[in-house]
Amino acid sequence: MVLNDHVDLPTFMQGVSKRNPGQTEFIQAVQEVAVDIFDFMEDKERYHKEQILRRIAEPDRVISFRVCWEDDNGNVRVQRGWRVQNNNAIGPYKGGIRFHPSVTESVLKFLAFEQTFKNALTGLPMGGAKGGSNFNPKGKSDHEVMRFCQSFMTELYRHVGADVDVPAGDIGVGAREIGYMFGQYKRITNQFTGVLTGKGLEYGGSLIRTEATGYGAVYFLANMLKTKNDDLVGKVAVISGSGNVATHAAEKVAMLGGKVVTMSDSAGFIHDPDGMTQEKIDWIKQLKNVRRGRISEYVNEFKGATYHEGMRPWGVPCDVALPCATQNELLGDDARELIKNGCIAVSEGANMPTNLEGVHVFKDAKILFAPGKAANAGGVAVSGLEMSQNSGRISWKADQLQQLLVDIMDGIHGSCVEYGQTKGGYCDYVRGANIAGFKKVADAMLAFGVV
Ligand code: NDP
Ligand code: 2IT
Repeated sequence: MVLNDHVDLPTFMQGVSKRNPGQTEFIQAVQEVAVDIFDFMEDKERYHKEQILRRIAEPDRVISFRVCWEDDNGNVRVQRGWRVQNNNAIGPYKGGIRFHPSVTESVLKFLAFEQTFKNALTGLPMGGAKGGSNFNPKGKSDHEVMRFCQSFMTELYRHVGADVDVPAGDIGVGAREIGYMFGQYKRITNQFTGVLTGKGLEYGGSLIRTEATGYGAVYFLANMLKTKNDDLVGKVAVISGSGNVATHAAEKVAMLGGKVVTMSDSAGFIHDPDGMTQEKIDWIKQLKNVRRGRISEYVNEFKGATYHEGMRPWGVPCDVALPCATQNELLGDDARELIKNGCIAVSEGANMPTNLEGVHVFKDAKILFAPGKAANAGGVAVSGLEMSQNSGRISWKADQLQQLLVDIMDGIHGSCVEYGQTKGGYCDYVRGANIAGFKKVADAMLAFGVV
């Protein structure tokens, strides 16, 4: 066998599948990147010889631990927690924590792998990581969530730190959970440091962080439309999810003159043909963050809207679509339906919401398609700015941060165009994001030698 020589893409992917049995999400994420990177590396011997992609696709470490907690009835409950530290070539490990029953090692490995490229695209010094647990916060009391978060951090604290690994929120982890985890970290270590981002404003959080992911995904969408001399004014937008990313994406679409007609959760979607005003979006934020209710309740509040149990919103005719819920929520047939109905642009607020077939459908139709690692990078970018503010013990003003977010999203768009522009004039944003993200991490790794 010839080692350190050019293996071809199928052989590379066979190896990935063999080393990660049953980890379908992780294999899917590597496949989506490897296609572009193999093409890019064709005439770049060093990346091959130094096995750079092989190394990025092997997490630096996967930490798994038991999380025990007591529910309100005194029952002992046992969950599994993980932190996947994928790569710290360009900065401390950085990435969110997800609490959801669907969390597995495969899901967290895919997210940590994607995060490595995403964080590189922001231009800030952050490596890639992701963590979480199969804990389901739905239906749990605040006290139960607190006890779980404290137990989770009691194990995690030894693996993280402001210059080591800085977690943040993701699905099921918002301001409440970050508060409980930060409190426990501080209590155990007796240190007040920027070990988490997405913190409350009272204790070191950054303005604009809550809004950043959704707003950023819409700025990216607007940037794509601008390349066609178009904008969001009067555009009908279909959005999935109704959490942090979805509600802020909806807010920004409305601010820029578009009309958002759907939102969803894991049980179904609502269709509001009149469009969502700021008042309606605020009501949803309150529903999700304070009352912790379901999106179906929207139709009791706002007449003219309908609820579609067990369905996703992709069949609703639209000009632009923003999948903002979870991975693999937009499949090949959904993509075909969107195109048939006239959709011209898709910006992924979620991570890998479109499956491989769906991505191909969008690319074949040559519509504007922004992958999550580029479009949703605004969240982690403002997390990076929160880290800077914490290190300097300062806090920047909202308009400064807002401008930085706009500039960073412009920069990511520019990088995607630089590496994604094809000869026929079509911009393949997936290819552009993969190559631009890879190049930065790969070149840092080359500098370090074989480590
Ligand atoms: P939230 O927990 O705030 O909201 C998640 C939303 O997605 C909820 O509406 C939830 O519905 C829905 N959802 C979750 N799981 C599923 C599922 N299996 N099927 C259908 N719907 C589901 O999370 P965020 O808004 O923070 O995250 C959404 C996406 O954005 C994720 O992919 C995340 O990785 C990504 N992301 C988040 C960032 C952030 O800063 N928060 C940054 C970059 C990306 P329900 O209430 O029924 O569970
Ligand atoms: O997927 C993501 O980029 C996030 N969940 C945000 C990560 C972060 O560190 O802010």
